[in-house]
Amino acid sequence: MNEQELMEAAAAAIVAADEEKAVDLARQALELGLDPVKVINLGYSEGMKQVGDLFERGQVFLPEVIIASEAMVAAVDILEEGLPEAEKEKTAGIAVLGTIEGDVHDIGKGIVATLLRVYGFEVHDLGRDVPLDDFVAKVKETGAHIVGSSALMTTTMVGQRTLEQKLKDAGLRDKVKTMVGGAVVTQHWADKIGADGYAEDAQEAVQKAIEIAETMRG
Ligand code: HCB
Repeated sequence: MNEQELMEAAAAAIVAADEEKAVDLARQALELGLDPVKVINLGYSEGMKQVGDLFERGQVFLPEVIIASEAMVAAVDILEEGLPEAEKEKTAGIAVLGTIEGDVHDIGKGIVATLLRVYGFEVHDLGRDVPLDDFVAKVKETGAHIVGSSALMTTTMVGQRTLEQKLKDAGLRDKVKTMVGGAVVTQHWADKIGADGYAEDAQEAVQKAIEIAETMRG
């Protein structure tokens, strides 16, 4: 099986909510020496997008989405074993991450957290359904350079705008840079709310975070 075929099979395994197949393909990807990040982004995540489209059209239902997301988590767990060791000397910067309150989607945010650690960031992952004040408190406590919020629903992305305001109210907005992401979030939204960065996927999130941390160090 070549790289392209494996990507397509990985996406199909997620659409079929077939955890065994998804895990088996993740192992094969590592054996073939493929880039785990590429396989996550172009294989499994592509499958999750298709599941979302089918769900929107009423062609699959929530229990199937739950099983598909469990398959994705299991495959990503395997692929993460193929990433380089997280840097012990965490010198790249400090990042606070979380999924906005009211939103339980956390697969993508978890991948961003893992990759940031691999690239040497000290990551404080607050989890999902995180109250906005908890983001602010963690930024204050850690002196974070970046706060990355994730929102997967139109109802929760508005929380990212409120977070901008809360950081201003706490006098922290000029000390921390904000990055937004999640399926419904766009560059346009980031510009509109005054966020410093937007990332479409975890690889881009790492690039943006590195750029941001560099500008903050001067
Ligand atoms: Co969920 N869900 N869901 N869901 N769900 C979505 C998000 C919809 C778009 C599906 C649809 O209708 N097309 C939709 C939201 C519609 C909208 O608001 N426009 C939706 C809905 C409606 C719901 C419920 C309300 C359904 C219900 O109960 N009736 C409910 C939400 C309950 C709640 O949160 N209060 C719900 C529940 C679920 C689960 C639990 C079954 C499951 C989540 C499991 C989990 O996360 N632990 C789930 C899933 C899996 C999805 C879809 C199918 C996939 C999401 C996903 O994991 N994608 C999603 C459809 C879609 O996204 N197209 C659907 C894969 C990851 C890797 O991509 O985009 O999350 P990602 O992350 C990327 C990227 O965005 C970026 O990097 C990541 C890695 O590459 N990134 C960041 C992410 N965060 C970042 C932060 C940064 O700072 C920077 C970059």
